Amino acid sequence: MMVFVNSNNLHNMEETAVTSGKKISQKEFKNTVLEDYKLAYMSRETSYLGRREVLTGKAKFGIFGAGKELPQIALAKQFKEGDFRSGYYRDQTLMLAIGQLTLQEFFAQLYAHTDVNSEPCSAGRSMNGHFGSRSLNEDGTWKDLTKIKNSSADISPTAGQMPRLVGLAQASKVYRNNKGLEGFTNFSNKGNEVAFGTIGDASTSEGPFWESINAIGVLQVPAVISVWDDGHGISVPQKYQTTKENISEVLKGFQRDKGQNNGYEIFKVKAWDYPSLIETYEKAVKIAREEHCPVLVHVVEVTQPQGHSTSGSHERYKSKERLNWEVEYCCVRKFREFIESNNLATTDELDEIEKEAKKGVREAKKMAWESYLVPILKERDEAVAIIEQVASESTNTNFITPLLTDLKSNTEPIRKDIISTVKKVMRIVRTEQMASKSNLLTWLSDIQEKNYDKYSSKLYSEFETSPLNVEEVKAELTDELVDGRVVLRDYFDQVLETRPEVLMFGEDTGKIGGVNQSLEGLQEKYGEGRVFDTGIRETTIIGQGIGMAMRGLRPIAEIQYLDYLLYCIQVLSDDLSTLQYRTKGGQKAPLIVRTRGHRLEGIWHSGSPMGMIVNALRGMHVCVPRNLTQAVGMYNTLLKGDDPALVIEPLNGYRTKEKKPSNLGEYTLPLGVPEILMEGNDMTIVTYGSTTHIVAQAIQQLKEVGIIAELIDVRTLLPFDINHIINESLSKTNRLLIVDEDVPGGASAYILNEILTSQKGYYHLDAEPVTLTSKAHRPAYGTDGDYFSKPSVEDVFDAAYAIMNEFDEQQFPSIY
Ligand SMILES: Cc1ncc(C[n+]2csc(CCOP(=O)(O)OP(=O)(O)O)c2C)c(N)n1
Repeated sequence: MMVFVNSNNLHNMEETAVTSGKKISQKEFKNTVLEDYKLAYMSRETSYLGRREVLTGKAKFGIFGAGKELPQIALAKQFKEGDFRSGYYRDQTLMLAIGQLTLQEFFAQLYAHTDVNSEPCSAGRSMNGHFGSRSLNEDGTWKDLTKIKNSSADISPTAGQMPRLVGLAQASKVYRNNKGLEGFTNFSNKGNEVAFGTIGDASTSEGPFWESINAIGVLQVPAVISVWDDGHGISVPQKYQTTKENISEVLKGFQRDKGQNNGYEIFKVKAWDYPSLIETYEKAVKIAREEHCPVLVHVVEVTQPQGHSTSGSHERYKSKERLNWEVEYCCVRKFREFIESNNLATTDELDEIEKEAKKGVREAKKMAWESYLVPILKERDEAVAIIEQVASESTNTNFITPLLTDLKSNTEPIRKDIISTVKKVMRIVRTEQMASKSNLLTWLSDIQEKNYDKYSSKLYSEFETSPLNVEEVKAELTDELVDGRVVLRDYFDQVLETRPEVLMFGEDTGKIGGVNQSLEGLQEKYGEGRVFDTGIRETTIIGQGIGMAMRGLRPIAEIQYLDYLLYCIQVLSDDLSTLQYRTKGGQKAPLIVRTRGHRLEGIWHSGSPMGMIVNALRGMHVCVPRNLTQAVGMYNTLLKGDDPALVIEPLNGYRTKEKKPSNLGEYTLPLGVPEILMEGNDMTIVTYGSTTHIVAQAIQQLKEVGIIAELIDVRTLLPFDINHIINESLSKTNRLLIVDEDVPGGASAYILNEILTSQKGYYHLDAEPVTLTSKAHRPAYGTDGDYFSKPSVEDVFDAAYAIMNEFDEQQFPSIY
């Protein structure tokens, strides 16, 4: 790498510029500078052309990295194989410079090209500027990440990249320090990897930024965080964003003290000052890589020459002075001035570079567009050919012809145009019988299947390693009765013993072994590197988990109570749940999140927001065990698979006696398979988690009045009853009661929808299906608060009895 010993004096560059400690010749130096210039210029040109593509209608939306080229080129020089980026939509130059993006791929994403080979970041699923490398082979196995300049897949919520950065950086520390991980050479070279975070200045106003900054500082992990400071967040200037209008100034308290390896090293550098940028990044990354000390690089005087995105123009909110300043301090322009003033190239040479660069970008754009359009035109032509046959055989030709003409004359169709025409034609010929019509139908169903793959596949793992492929192994129960927490503790002991990549962490998880003692003594046994405490910061606990899981570890992150999952629902929903989908199976983070809930006391310790959870976390599995023996089976299944999951342990189960299984480390519980706990013919009662026990008691009491109900514990809400066991039960009982502790219309509505519509349970029902839920408010405090807020044994009895009363008033007369 180049080092400028004195950035103000470049006369003796061949003497002062070194590569990896070696001197380089002036010629080599000059070549490097000119290559950098070409890349900067190309990237800028890409932004200009990209914007034009949106304005002419070829792409829907554009957001570009103009103004940030030079610092990203300097950063890229320090980016090594094995390192990770966690950045945002301005990083196109960085991605180009580290060789993880081509210009053609950039444009392919702008057009939403669905072919993963053409658009490897997201296969057309993310809007442009959302980058990512591919960590997985096609069969879902990991590539050798130490040979890749890795980029974790971007998300749009501002600062959403920060929590994940904590874990990406922490993984290096884990690989450096944890014995037992020496064999994980595909993921790390002794923990020497740096995690690079990038963020815009305005996004530092977000909570996740501050939480991540603090967590990274506490953990002392090798993150290098660059803030691209262009003074605005869309139109809102810094004075409304940042105290003192200066992020490095306000972060000064994080600066590590001399000689003390604690805190951050903080740099400030101008975005247009090439030599200083190179020198700064060289120093910054060396500190992070060698000392595992986090570094903040505040890059100031950044411009945004195109404004925020294609959705608006910056003339609306920037002053004339600012706009003029941005022209003068454009980093590409300043770079050219620097090259000329140091006689590194002549004006003609630079003009030639620019000409070449422009040509290269134009060609890449053209190739990307053609490659995007050709398969769609092929689909269009196939559809046209069959519709022409249909038109020639149909008695409705005059209705079909205009549709056909429109489709044929559309030179740049999208898939929607094709499918919508085909469907309209199908409607027109709905009463006719002809061979061409069935051809069209076959074509439509084939193409819909392909479109499913393009637009809807890989929400969950579709690899061999999916937890849904894990074979069931039954628990072998002994007669030894122990507290539920002991079942868990002894299980986790075995897991930690046998799998060095498993890490367990959360609030109070380490020293005291968890608030419910389910990890009692395990930190002592396995050390702080395996079982550890975190600060009270749910968002970054999940971020730690995501980042470490992306680097081959198997974290089990603990959120102390279900109620506090709300603090991290954003990162779970936006980042973790979408990861496989948004990369079309290019990245995965098989993080297991452990929490506990449903029943303690009061408004913030007894919630059961399951409807919110199942709706926010599509892309994760959601397990709701009724006891801890069941939970262990779920953990075993999940640890054999590669999907992320949430396991909500029943809070009242830790001190309840359970029969201890003898095969703790082996038995598995199939996901999406409910269990029939009590058999009956009069009605099916569906429930899960803690309410299973309440329902079981109510069923005993119902027996006394001659009602025999079937009790089904769904066990997992996502996936939900994949074999339609509940429907099978309804075919016998014809009556349905769903019981849960969520609010009305919460998870019970989800369950009802699954049974009635997905399983077609509707056809078996002889009575109105009933949901029994908690009240709309959160539970009041105390045992009575619980009794009057959540379904009680009496409530379940009454709801079940009312169903039977409606069926046969004589046998089951009204009680009240
Ligand atoms: C959580 C969230 N809020 C709002 C937005 C809309 N938004 C997108 S970018 C942006 C401004 C970001 O500014 P800055 O962090 O300075 O980055 P820049 O775009 O200037 O590089 C906003 C408000 C968003 N994407 N996510």
